[in-house]
Amino acid sequence: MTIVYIGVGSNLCGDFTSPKQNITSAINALTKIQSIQMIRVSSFYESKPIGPQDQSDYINAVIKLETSLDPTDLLDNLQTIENHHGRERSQYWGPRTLDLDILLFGDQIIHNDRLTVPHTEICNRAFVLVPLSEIEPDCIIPEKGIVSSLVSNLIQAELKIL
Ligand code: ROI
Repeated sequence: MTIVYIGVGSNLCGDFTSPKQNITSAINALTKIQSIQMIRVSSFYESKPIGPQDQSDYINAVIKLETSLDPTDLLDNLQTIENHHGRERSQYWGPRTLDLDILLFGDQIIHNDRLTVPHTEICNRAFVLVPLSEIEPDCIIPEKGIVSSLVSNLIQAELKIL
């Protein structure tokens, strides 16, 4: 069994849904998978888009789960759930109904054509670090450090001491 953290994001409605409902529904879908045990879900956070600004604000959250799946099988499951929520991969960094990213997979470092874990942008994005720190402040990101320190670094990077 491996402890895994998943980043969840949405800024588009699907058919009859809102970004918040997309995230709640994705969490329910994950709970139904036999080989996945949900451990914790962070609060939902609203944030301005990183990347192109001509898109709606995002809702983000982070999930902690335990699984017997290997990284690729977990990724297949996540992509199936994204597709069921009307995910289209048309525009790079464009709006999306549902994004499910593997942030951390145990202490594994993975580089292949489908997966980079830890997620490349994990340390630069408040919408990932803040919810992750809420549910696991002592969590260690391989080669990067402890989540709570990474959050302080991110905040300090915005402020210049005079
Ligand atoms: N911006 C925010 N705030 N939240 C996201 O989940 C998110 N996801 C993305 C890009 C387009 C990079 N920007 C985002 O994929």
